[in-house]
Amino acid sequence: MEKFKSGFVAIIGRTNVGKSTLINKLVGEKVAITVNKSQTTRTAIRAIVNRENSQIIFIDTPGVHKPKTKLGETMVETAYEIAEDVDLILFIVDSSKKEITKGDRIILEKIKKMNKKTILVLNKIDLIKKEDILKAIDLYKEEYNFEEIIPISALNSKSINTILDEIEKRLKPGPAYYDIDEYTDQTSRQLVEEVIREKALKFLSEEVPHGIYIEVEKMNLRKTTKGEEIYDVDAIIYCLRNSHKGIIIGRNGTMLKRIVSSARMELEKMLGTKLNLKVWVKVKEDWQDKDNIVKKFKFN
Ligand SMILES: Nc1nc2c(ncn2[C@@H]2O[C@H](COP(=O)(O)OP(=O)(O)OP(=O)(O)O)[C@@H](O)[C@H]2O)c(=O)[nH]1
Ligand SMILES: [Mg+2]
Repeated sequence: MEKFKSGFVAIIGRTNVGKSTLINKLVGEKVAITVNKSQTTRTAIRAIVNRENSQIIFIDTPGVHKPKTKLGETMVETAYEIAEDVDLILFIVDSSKKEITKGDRIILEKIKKMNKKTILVLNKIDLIKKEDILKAIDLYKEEYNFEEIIPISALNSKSINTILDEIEKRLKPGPAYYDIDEYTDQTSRQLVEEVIREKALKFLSEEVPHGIYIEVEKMNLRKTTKGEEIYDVDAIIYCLRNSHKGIIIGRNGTMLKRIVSSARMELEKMLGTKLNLKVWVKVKEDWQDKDNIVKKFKFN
C-alpha cells in the first residue's frame, strides 16, 4: 500500500485574483468569503482536503497589495510568513491581465528568493482566448522553474482534481494533522463575522466596507419550544466614521436589514440551523492602525 502523505500548501497571489474562490472549490465547501473587490481576505484561513491517501491543508492568505494601514501591513506580512512556512506554494495569477503585473512581479521575486516548490495557477481563463493561455504559460515559464503551470477558471470545478493530484505527488509521507471530518479551523463565530462582512462588501460601495470589521459578541445555541435548534447571535459592525454609520444603516434601516437578512440566509444554510441574528453599528475611528485590534487578524 502507498504511504499516507500530508502537507501544508499556501495559496498566494495579488488581491482579487481568485484565491478564496479557488480554495472553496478545492475543499468543496465555503470556507472563505469572495467578493469582486480588493483586500477581501484579511487573515489566513486553513482549509483541509482529505483524499484516500493524503491530507492537504490549504492556507488562504490575504492578497498582496500596497499597504496603507497597519492592518494592510499585517495582511501582507501574514501572506509572506505563511509562504515561508509551507511545503508547497500555489501561486495564483489573473491570466486576463496578459502580462506580469507589478504586484505579481514582487511576489515572483519573493518566491525566487525563497526558492520554494511552487505550482503556478493561471486563473480566470474563461476571460481570455485559447492562444493567450499558451502565451501566458510561455511568459511565466521563463521566470521560474515552476513545478507545474495549470490554467483554470476557479468558477468551475474542471481542473480541481488535476491541481490536487499534482500537489499530492509532491507531498512527503506524513500523518493526518486534522480529523477527517473537519474542513476548516475557522470557528462558527469567525464564519458569522466573515459572512456579514461579505454581504457588507457586496452591498456597500468601495470606501465604507473596507473600513469595517465585525465582532460577534454573543453566540448561543438553544432549542426552541418546538425542539428546533437556533443560534442567538449578537454582532457589531464597527466602522470608521459617523457618516459611514449612516450609510451602513441606510434610510429607515434598509441597508442594514439587507446585509443582515442576506447574511442570515446564507449562514443558516452553512450552519444547518436557524439563526436569530441581531446586528448593531458602531464607530471606532482609526481602528485599522490600532495594534490591539489589528492583532485579531494575525495568523496563529
Ligand atoms: N471570470 C472569473 N472570475 C473569477 C474567477 N475566479 C474568481 N473570480 C472572481 O474574482 C473575484 C475575486 O475573487 P476572490 O476569490 O475573492 O479573490 P481573492 O484573490 O481571494 O481576493 P483577496 O481576498 O482580496 O486577496 C470574485 O468576484 C470572483 O467571483 C475566474 O476563474 N473567472
Ligand atoms: Mg480572498
